[in-house]
Amino acid sequence: MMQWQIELDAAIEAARKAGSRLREIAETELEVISSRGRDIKLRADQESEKIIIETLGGVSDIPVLAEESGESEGFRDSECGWMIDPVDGTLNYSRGIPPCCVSIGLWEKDNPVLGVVYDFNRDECFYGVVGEGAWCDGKEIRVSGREDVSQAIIATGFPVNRDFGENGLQRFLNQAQKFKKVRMLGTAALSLAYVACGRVDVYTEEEIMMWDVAAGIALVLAAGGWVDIKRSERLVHARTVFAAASSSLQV
Ligand code: LIP
Repeated sequence: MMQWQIELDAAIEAARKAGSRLREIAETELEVISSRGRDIKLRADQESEKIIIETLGGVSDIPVLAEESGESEGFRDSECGWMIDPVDGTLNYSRGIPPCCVSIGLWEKDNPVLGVVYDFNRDECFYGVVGEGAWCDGKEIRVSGREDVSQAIIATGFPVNRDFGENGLQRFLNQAQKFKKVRMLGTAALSLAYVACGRVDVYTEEEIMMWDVAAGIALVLAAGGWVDIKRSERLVHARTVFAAASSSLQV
């Protein structure tokens, strides 16, 4: 049996259960709990998170960091931690824009271990274990292997915690101009899954929250990609992430 198989199976089960409930909820009226700044919270985020935490709790006592409920007891002192985004791409989900997903990662301190990203609208499940491999619905996936920036697609986003100040936008423009195409899917987790399977070549975002990217980073590494992660000076659970098919795409 592959290392981390039990945890991987539990994460896939949790993501699928939550995703199927999210598909049901999308058919009815979506309840907005709060809409502050650039962020939006739905009742569905909370419901999905509860399903995930209960399912994972059935097979492991690993503490969690989750978007809605924050850190569970013992998270900071634990070797391992689940990182959960019950709906990544909440705004897309709330407006019926298809790209959105459930994202569940497992990390050992600062090292990604495994990731599951479930696109419940397409019923497409990406999963992988670092050092073991990555798959989409049973089929092995690899990063594109592209090395020429002028031929590469970069996916990015503007995180909820950042302003849209000129410095940040200028940095983005300087980077974007070097690539063939730019995509903003509205979900960091799915963007990273797309790097892992070669649909896009790079994902980058400044000060993105860990629950948005933990699973996707694990997927990119498991699929043979390259990742650079920098801690945020302002936010304990935020990181600046550059994940790519190859280190030569770093600009
Ligand atoms: C979203 C990210 C997206 C980012 C948004 C937001 P949420 O996550 O995945 O890439 O640009 O600001 O953080 O809030 O939908 O889970």
